[in-house]
Amino acid sequence: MIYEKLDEFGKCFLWGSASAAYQVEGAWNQDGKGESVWDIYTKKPGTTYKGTNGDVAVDHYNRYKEDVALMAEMGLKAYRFSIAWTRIYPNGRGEVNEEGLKFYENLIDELIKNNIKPIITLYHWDLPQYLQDLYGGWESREIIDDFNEYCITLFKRFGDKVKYWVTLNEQNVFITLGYLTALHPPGVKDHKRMLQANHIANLANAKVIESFRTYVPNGMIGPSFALGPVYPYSCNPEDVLSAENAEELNCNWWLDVYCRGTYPSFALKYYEKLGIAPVIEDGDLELLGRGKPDFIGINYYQTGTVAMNPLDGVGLSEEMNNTGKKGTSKENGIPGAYKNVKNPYLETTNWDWAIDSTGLRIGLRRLTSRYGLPILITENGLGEFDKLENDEVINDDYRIEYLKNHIIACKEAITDGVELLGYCTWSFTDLLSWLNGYQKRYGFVYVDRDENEEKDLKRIKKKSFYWYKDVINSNGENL
Ligand code: BGP
Repeated sequence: MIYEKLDEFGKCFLWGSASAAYQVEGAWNQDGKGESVWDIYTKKPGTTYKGTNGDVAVDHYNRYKEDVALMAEMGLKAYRFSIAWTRIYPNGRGEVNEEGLKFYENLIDELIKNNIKPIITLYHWDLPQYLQDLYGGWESREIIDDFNEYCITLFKRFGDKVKYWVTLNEQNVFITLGYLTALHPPGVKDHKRMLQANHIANLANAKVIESFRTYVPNGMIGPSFALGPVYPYSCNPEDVLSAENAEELNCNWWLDVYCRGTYPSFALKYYEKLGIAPVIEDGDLELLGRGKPDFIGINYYQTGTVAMNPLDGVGLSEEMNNTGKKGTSKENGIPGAYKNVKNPYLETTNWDWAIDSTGLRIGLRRLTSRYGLPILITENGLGEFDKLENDEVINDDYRIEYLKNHIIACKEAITDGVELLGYCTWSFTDLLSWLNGYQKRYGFVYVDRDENEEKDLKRIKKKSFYWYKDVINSNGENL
């Protein structure tokens, strides 16, 4: 629909920004922290861009007060961050590490003192290495109880201070990259194992939501899903059917389980025919049914466009553009289901991600029609090269343009009838990109470091900092 006038953002709209422990904290072995799978994986040759890792990252662990002061100066309403499981339980289970809890308590108190609502992510990929070694991490049902115990510890400690909680960040990404394309730890390429690990992650997700009801009865909880709405390349019915396949396999496969407690039937039958469907035990579907979220968290960066792909067509590619050299991504797909193609209507970033604010509106509408739940945008942003100019100026007009268009899309979606709780940009300060090093920057605040040198890690406000401040101050009117 095209409207003459758009609805306004609600008075309590959460204007936020997001980060993840491994990408900002550093202090990888400080104050009793245990090793996570990322602490180990990034040290293996050839896994990350120029061998970068989060040992120091942007040292948020030691500079959180300075970072929160900048958030307060901006007027941020919400800050989404993740808790490192290995700070709370160095081995993932057993003895709790009080120093780890204390760090997050200090951070939460600092945020609240500055009128910033904390949004806690319980799991942003940094699994305790001990549990990976002990029983294969997400491949064992033992993780369900360990994850639940860890979450209950946090619910008990912070449940009276924190209302918004995110369970698993991008299960679709960490499971697919961890077990199908081997780009994330544990570096496995096995579709059957991937679907089984995914099923166990679904159960863990449902279990902690069930626990949450007991410990934080007035809070709100949901997963963060990496949403990539799919378009058909053309109106050829073969392409349209391919887009249906991709939506079913890449979106409904996760979201139906979260929101309805069931696997979507076409995808399940497809995996059964291939002999790789997950093993569903007695009681599993009941648990999934009980673990429905209060909201759907979505991380939105881009849409996908797909075309028909024959049975002898292109397969998955493990290669990705992690250098920022535009046009170096490889074609990939699932033979017999779909293949990803370039959308001729859309520009891309230097990392070949399609820039598509209308796609955000389309995704928000599809989710609302299918599940009818409130939505929290837990990530959206532009990763680009930034240039630090003389007098400590960073003119990131391209980022302002990107965010502005996506916020307009949010406003349009609200006018359409989407219940949107808030919008968190990725990210507040620059930080480590898992596979792309430090040169792919997302922040409102530049951090002076790169792949080669930590430098002084100085925080410098970009042009977008002042722009978002004004957006928040005008509740989304001044764009
Ligand atoms: C999401 C992750 C974030 C962040 C972001 C940007 O998938 O949840 O942790 O990294 O993507 O991705 P990238 O760093 O690959 O550009």
